[in-house]
Amino acid sequence: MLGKIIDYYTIKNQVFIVFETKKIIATIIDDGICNFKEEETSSFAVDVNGFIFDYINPVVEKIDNAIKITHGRYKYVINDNFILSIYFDDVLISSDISYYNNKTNEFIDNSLLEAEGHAVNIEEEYKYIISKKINSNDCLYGLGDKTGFLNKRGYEYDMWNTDDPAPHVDSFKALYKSIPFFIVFNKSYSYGYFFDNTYKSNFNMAKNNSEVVSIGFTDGPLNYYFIGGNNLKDVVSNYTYITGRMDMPKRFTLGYHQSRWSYSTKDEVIKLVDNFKKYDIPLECVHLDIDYMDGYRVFTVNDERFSDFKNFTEEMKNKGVKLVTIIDPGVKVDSNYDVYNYIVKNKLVATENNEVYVNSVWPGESVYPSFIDPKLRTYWGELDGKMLDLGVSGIWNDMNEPASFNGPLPSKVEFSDGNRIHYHDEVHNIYGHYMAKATYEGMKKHNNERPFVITRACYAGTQKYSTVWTGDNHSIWSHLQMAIPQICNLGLSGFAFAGCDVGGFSSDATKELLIRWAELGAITPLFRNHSAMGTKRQEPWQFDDETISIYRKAVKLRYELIPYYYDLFFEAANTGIPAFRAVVLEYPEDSNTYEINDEVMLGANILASPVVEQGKRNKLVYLPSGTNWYDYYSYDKFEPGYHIYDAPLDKLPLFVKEGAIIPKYPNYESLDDPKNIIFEIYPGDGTYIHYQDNGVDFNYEEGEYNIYEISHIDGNIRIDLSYNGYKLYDKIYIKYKNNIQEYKEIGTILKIE
Ligand code: MIG
Repeated sequence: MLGKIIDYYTIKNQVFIVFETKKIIATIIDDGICNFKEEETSSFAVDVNGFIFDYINPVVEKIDNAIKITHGRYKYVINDNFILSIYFDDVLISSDISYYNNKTNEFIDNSLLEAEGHAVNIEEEYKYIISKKINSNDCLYGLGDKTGFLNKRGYEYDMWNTDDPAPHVDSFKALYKSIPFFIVFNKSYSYGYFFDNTYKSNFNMAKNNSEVVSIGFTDGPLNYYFIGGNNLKDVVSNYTYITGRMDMPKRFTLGYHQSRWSYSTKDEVIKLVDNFKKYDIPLECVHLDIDYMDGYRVFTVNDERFSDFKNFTEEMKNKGVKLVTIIDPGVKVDSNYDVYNYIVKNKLVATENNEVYVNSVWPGESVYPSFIDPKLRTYWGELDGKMLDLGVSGIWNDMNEPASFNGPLPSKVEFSDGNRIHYHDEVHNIYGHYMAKATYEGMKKHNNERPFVITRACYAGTQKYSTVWTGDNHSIWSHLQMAIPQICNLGLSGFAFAGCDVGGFSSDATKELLIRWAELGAITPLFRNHSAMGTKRQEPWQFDDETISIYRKAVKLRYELIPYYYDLFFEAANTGIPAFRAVVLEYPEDSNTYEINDEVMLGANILASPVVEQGKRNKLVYLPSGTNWYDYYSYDKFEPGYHIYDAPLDKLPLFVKEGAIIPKYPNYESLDDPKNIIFEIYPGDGTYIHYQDNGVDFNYEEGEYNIYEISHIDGNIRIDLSYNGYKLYDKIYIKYKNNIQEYKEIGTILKIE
């Protein structure tokens, strides 16, 4: 047992609560954000000592034997055995049922659980389990990339980064990512818990008991955050305040990406790019999978298949196409290979019983770099820099769960951080996080541009370094369906820049599946078609003319929306609120939105309702209450509620909120230097803020960007500008229904009809 509270004291915003056996520190970070941790804990993802402030002065009292901490609208009441209750405006919103330590026999107190008649279901393998009471109408969101639906209530998941190529079904407990953060939501409150513990853990989301969420940890100290907020968006924003937010993405990364395992020769890539030109489908980026390397040695290029690589990347850039190369963590055992020699000689690799640890991945026998060591990260980052010198525009990190061809690494594999050894069971879930960090920092240092990194495995906070994709899905309809809640939950868990393999990775795509997936891809933050070796090829021309023309339409729709998306990313970079939003994030008052799995909000102004079932040519659309909606294409007016909407194969149902103004690029503007913009006015008065920067570097952080403020009052359009050093558009157009007019002079009024 933690025992009774025997003392407490306060230093700045930290309250030290002394129990009989341990000290717990409660740090009030902001209104509704509080960290609870055992003394002397550190974190791999968050600077836990970074939130100590003089100016936050919670009121701390001892009442009976409980410590009561009050700050803002929140009260934290801590009882003996660290039983915690949290009040929002004096309403109890969260309370502990037990706090358990199985291994050391500390902290056991299930009496409350039993007293309330709840099942006690504690498995032996956990060092401790934290159980929190939830209410019968709470929804549970977040948890990163987990399978299934938006609301996680009633399911159980593990945090243990897992590369399992079998079709990801609802009963899967773990995928590639571990984001130990979930949100408890209902109409009257929202809050989240972030358990910053990297060991394998189990999240029982009220599966065994409908009113208890229990989280079991196999090891590690107690270190978690309560994250409140006045509404659901606040909670996401507060969570990303703790774990970090993405940079502005490079603008080109929002374009269309084509990938395949593998485009494995120069000629193949050239033909591919020519086909995109021939079929008039915009293409921004081609991804090179493992076969571009020399014997799968990372940071090498196969000389036969990709001779004169630097000229080749240049040639591609001249055609408007960037290349992204895959880099896996496994480094081939080969005494003639400099990367291997360097990291082994300098002891920058994983060991087991002090001997270099070897396992098999793509290159055959390989060693595992210790990404938690800053020296390794610097070296690795320099190698990434050399890829940039070769003209590569982005780095794709795969296999970093870490995966191996022989199942999971043994738990006692050793990873040094440069000072001391950490075992695999502690490091596993942050291996991908640190690989992405190494890649991001190396690239940024090399050219001071916004790095484009894509990672498969990650942990809470990796959004600072990398975009993510959801790994090896299949070309099956249920995976098209799952992509919506999966990317929504990633967004609610801090990952604003995410996507899935469009068309599906494994199994064979049909024409109809590819088309519907391209329509979804057109609105996911990362839009990349990718498929596995041995499956039906997924370039649109592998099917028929109709596929090509619908695919073209979907990709062009994407390009039209890029300026809108770019604005949404400016919001994500500043607030953490994702572009691709669960509908509930915008409409928390409307209970019909709480479990929407087949629609999504793109920012505040567009609702998308993709068709995700074979054979369907219409869609049951739900339009949230409180506003009227307009068909994106025809301006037809829709009242809130349910509608059956015609959705032939070539149509992605999109609805625009009344009063919205949507920035669009005219028919396929270059993303390197977009010259013109259209502001499309939908019915109803409204205002809109449009952001413009150079799309490449970090000058925006110093304020080098332009803001256009567009207002529409009763048919009168006015644009004001705050100009800050980035060159302006050549032409600005105002579009309303079928009329396009040029807007010539900032600050003047243009009439629409
Ligand atoms: O063992 O690099 O998820 O996107 O094409 C498979 C080959 C390794 C898994 C990735 C996938 C990639 C593939 N990789």
